[in-house]
Parts: sequence; C-alpha cells; structure tokens
Amino acid sequence: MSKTIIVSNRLPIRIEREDGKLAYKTSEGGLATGLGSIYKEGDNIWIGWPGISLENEEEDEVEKELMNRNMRPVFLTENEVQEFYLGFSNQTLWPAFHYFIHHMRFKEEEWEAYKKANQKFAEAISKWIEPDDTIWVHDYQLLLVPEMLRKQFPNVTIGFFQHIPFPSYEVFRMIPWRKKLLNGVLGADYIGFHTYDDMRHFLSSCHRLAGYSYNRNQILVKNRLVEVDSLPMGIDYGKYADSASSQLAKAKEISYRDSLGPQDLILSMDRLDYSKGIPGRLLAFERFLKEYPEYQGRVSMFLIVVPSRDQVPSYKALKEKVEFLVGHINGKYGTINYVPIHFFYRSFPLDDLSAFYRMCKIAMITPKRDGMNLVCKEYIASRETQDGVLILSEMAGASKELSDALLVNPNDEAQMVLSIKTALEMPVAEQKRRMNIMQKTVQKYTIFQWVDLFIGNLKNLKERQESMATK
Ligand code: GDG
Repeated sequence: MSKTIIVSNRLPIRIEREDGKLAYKTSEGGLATGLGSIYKEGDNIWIGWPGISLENEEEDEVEKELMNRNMRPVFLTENEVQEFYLGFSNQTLWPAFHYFIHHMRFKEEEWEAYKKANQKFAEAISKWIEPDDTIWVHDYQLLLVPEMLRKQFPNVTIGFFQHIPFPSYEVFRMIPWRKKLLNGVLGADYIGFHTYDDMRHFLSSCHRLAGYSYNRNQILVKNRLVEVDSLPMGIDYGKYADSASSQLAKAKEISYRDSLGPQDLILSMDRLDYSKGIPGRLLAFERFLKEYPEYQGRVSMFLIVVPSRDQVPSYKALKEKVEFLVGHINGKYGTINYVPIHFFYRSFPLDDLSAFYRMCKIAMITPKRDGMNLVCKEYIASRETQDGVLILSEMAGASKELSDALLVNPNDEAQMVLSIKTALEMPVAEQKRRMNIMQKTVQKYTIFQWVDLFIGNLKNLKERQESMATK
C-alpha cells in the first residue's frame, strides 16, 4: 500500500516541560488542520522537528509517543536551531523572500548548517520511503530536500509547497547559493505557490539563474517534467464560523465590550514580524487621530502581537519599536476614559480570538509582504452578522482573492489613514455587500479543498509523466 509522507520544519505538535514531565499539545495551525485528514489516516506520517531541545534519553520517549500519533521526529541540536533555523532560514531566506534586503545576511557557516539540516531531514524521510509513496515537503526551511530525495529515489512522487512569497529574480539573485536552492526545489514534481506572481518569479529565476527553459508552467529538468502552479491556501471556514457563533464567544464578547467601553475597535493581529507592517499601521493610526481629531475617544486599536523568533536581533528591535510607539500614542492621545491602543504581547485561545473577531468593527491587516495571510480570512469567516470592514494590504497574497476589502499600499500612509476613515464611515449595507462576497470566496476555497487540489494535481502529473516515459 502506498502512503503519503508530509514533511515540514515543525511537527503539528508542541512539546512543553511541565513539572519535570513532557507534555504534548496538538497544534491548531491552519496547515495542521488541513493535513489532519491525511497524516492521521492508515500508514501516512508527518515528519518534522518537535520544536524543543531534548536530552538524549528523552528522545526515545518522544519518538515512541509520536509514533502513536503518526509522527516521526527529526531532532535538531541547539547549534542547528541557531544556524539552520534562526540563522539561514530566518536571517537569509525569510528577509530575501519578503523583500527586506537590508535584513539579509550571508554567512557561509549558516549555509553549511542549512545543507546539513536539510540532509538530516532527507535521511529521516528516506528511512520511511517506499517506491509508490507520495512525499509532500513544505516551505522555505526545506528547499534542498526534494533534490536530496530525488537522487536516492528517482521515481518517487514529490510535491513542494512554499508558504511565503517567492521574490523577483532581481532579489533572489542576491543570494550566493541561489542556483543550488533552485535545483533543490526542482527535485520535486509539482511545486505550489500561493499566487500567480510568486510562481512567475520562480519560473523567471529558474530560467535566468539556472538556465532552465520553461513552457507556460512546465519545466524540463533532465528530461523530467516539473510543473509549477499557484494554489491559494484557505482556512477551515466551518471551524471559525462555528466558533464565532458559539455561546462562549458571544459571552466573552459581551464581557470584553463591557470592560472596554463604547469605542469602535480596529483589530490588528500578527506574529511579531517585520514583514507584517505593525509599526506602519501604528503610525497610520496615530496620523488618523491627529488629522481627524473628532475621532479621538471614539476609536481604539486592539493590537495583538504573538511572540515569534524573539532571539533574532531584528525581531527584538521590532518588539522595542512597537512598545515605544504604543507608549507614545497612548501617552499622547489617551485620557482617563480612553485608551487609544489596547496592546497584548501573547497568544490567545481560539474562543478569545473568535470574541475579538466579533467585537472589532474593522480588521486592519497591512503587511509589507505576506505569502497569503490567514488572519484576514478568519476575520471574514467570523463575521456572523456580515457587517465589518477589512482593510487589507495589496502585498498580502490574500488580496488577490479579496478584492472587496479596502485594499491599500502599506507604504502609502495617507491612503491607510483615509481607509480607516472610509471604513468607520461605511454604510452597513455596503459593509454587508462586500462581506457577503468575501465570505462566499473564503467558504468555497477552504483548506480541505486546497489539500485535495494539491494532492490531486500531483497524482495527475505523475500519471502524465509515466505515460510520457512509456511513449
Ligand atoms: C505563513 C505565511 C501564510 C495568530 N494569533 C493567534 C493565533 N494566530 C494564528 C492565526 C492564523 C495564524 O496564526 C497566522 O497565520 P498567517 O497566515 O497570518 O501568518 P504566518 O504565521 O506568517 O504564516 C503566511 C501562512 O504561512 C500559510 O501558508 O498565510 O503568509 O507567512 O491562523 O489565527 N492562533 C491562536 N492564538 C493567537 O493568539 N490560537
């Protein structure tokens, strides 16, 4: 029986130390939900790093426990986490792929660590591979894995999906190891991106930096047909809609609203990341309060920043910048009865998120760059009464599907300021008209549909490759 092997840097589980014991917490992330139906079935498995550094004797225990949950761990040492994950993945690839070229660094020892870690993943995967299996590798931390597997298993079926943008060739070419990275991904049969633009950029880099010619979305790599595609990822719509209409979320909304006061709320919710445009959003809000003083005391921002990568210096600096701006704006415009920005640096359970999605009249999601952005889709799914306005950056992959949001250029502060005013003053009928269209889109293209499409297209391509080979 053939099986499917999912591979990602992180496993869909968090392991924490509680009272000297290891506690296993399942992840509720979008990918884990979408792929849940796959990796939990039959012999299928998910391979990845469990996200914690362990003592040698603990590794056996974790391995056994994860076996029962259809997962196989790849253990990373502290040094690998530093150089492969926090180093090359997050200080070379992440900034390059999000166009933050001033944050990029090129350290040969980190590139070496990236190669070694990818090799470690490939070895862990190869222990479980049988010839008819399908392997689905995820994201920028594992760009070299497809080629490493292809060398060992020439006929196995490999898919790759990139969750973050793929930059213009002009940016990608700056990376010293660009050609090796491209050849790494091209070990896959089927390569998916969130948007058509990402896919075009990838094809252009393959052509101009690695010498491959392509026809539409097809590339021939040593006589092997590789297909590149754009497949925008969705969410589990039902989960967010149900949670938002639950009694618990409604009760929480009422109790939070009672404590917060009568102001209209603008939701801002992201991981701590410079790509998410948090300072720019705060500055636009400050300018809004200055230019439209009649709104002082009438509108507040509800700012959630989820801790992430805070050992990386640029993330530490961002945290300080956000804290400074929040303090500055609250100090300047706050009164005894009015807090301009309610700031939380932590994550919340889903019931709370649903209450926040319900109580905020506006969601302002203005990343400088984002592969897709799922928060805006979750906000849409949670608007039971269909009112509410989404202000969305045109630099988020999601903007391609959600043209009924108020689309803004996150570098155009004047436009962002105006969009806050437009959102606050938008008639309810217009809010509902737009929300209705966006709900239909998000409800139709769910995470489950995305998974089925990816796997279906991959299998279909494999059949076409085989029929080409027998001709
Ligand atoms: C990468 C790409 C792409 C947030 N705060 C809490 C919480 N969250 C959840 C949200 C959402 C997820 O985290 C964030 O997803 P995003 O898509 O917005 O962003 P990234 O983490 O940067 O993800 C991105 C994605 O991959 C998928 O391909 O869309 O572009 O950068 O689901 O709800 N969840 C909980 N508490 C919180 O406080 N429980």
